[in-house]
Amino acid sequence: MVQGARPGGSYRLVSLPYNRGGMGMGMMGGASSGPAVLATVVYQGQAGSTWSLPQRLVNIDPLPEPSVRRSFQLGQGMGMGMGMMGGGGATFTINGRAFNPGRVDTRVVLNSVEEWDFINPTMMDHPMHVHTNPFQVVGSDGAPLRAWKDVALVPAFSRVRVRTAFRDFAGMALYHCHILDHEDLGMMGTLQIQG
Ligand SMILES: [Cu+2]
Repeated sequence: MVQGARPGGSYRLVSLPYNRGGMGMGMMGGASSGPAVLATVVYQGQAGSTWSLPQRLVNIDPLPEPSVRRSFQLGQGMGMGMGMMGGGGATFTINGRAFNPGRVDTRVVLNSVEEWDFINPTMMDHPMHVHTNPFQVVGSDGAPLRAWKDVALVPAFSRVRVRTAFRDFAGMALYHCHILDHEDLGMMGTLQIQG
């Protein structure tokens, strides 16, 4: 939600550079390019009626205590295969393994609540995304925050705990780093939800 300023005018929506950490510039790390103007919003005149933005859109109950806890260790290293940098390419892993679509990495049971720790000892940030099931990020007090997320940024040298309820969808799903080159180089796992 954005509250427009008064009076009207022309406002730019700008994507700013972000330092992802790592060893330098380019695909493997460093700052993204930018800034870039994504859109320009122009408005003028008076609103037909006065109203204010709601403080809360919906009431979100915190998920109950988990029955299962897991941890996912994020890793990176130099592989032996051909990479985009030429020669030995970088690999990105979860719990020491690069993505393999023929392997089931994590099996969960429908109608269960789990807590997952994403542990990032690497020097780069990894925004972790889970398909199909949004989650609640768990705060430092152990209580889940009252917001649904499908991506949680796990900064370099830190960890993030999320709580998920598998309620509606049985079948195969994925979780992965949302930085394209990281997921393409292995930072992705398969999730089998058993009904
Ligand atoms: Cu990443």
